[in-house]
Amino acid sequence: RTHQGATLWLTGLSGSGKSSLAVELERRFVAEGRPAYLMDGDNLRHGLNADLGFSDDDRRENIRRTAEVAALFADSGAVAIVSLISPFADERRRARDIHTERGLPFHEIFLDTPLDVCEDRDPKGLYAKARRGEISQFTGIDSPYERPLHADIVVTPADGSPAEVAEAVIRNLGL
Ligand code: GGZ
Repeated sequence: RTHQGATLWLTGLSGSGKSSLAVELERRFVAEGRPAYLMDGDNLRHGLNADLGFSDDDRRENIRRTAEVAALFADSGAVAIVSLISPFADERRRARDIHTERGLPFHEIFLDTPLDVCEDRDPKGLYAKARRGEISQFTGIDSPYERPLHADIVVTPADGSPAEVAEAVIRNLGL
């Protein structure tokens, strides 16, 4: 059985749960024998996007490149799972356009976790560093996050575990 490729684009603050959901989604597709590939901002920044920092312009380029690569994976028939803060509405729109212009399905999933919850989790201590002024241009602290107004799916912490949310996402999108 062959499948059509697609991109699942996860956006949200640092600590919002993107990576946990992305890992769970990838695991489910692969378990079904479906090609899936996870592109995580934190990982891409070690290779493809190693030349980029966290200025607005660098984030735009980070989003643009990642969208292009995701479209290549989707065009190959794989499910590209992107986990990127992607704070700018214009660039998220461009990421979608890159796909739709090529007839590739694109689904935006907004991890709508409140800033105070992300900050309480703070798994890497980055919010604490940002509050102390040791990191600048940190999303949600001194760099903007434009909330998606037209996400295909909105996930909140009340929706359950990453495994439960992954199952619901796959069902809702008919994937
Ligand atoms: C936001 C930062 C920053 C700043 C380092 N702002 O939660 P993490 O740690 O593991 O993932 C975050 C990652 C964000 O990279 P993205 O490529 O997803 O961002 S964007 O889409 O805005 O380009 C965080 C870490 O990098 N990190 N410094 N200043 N996140």
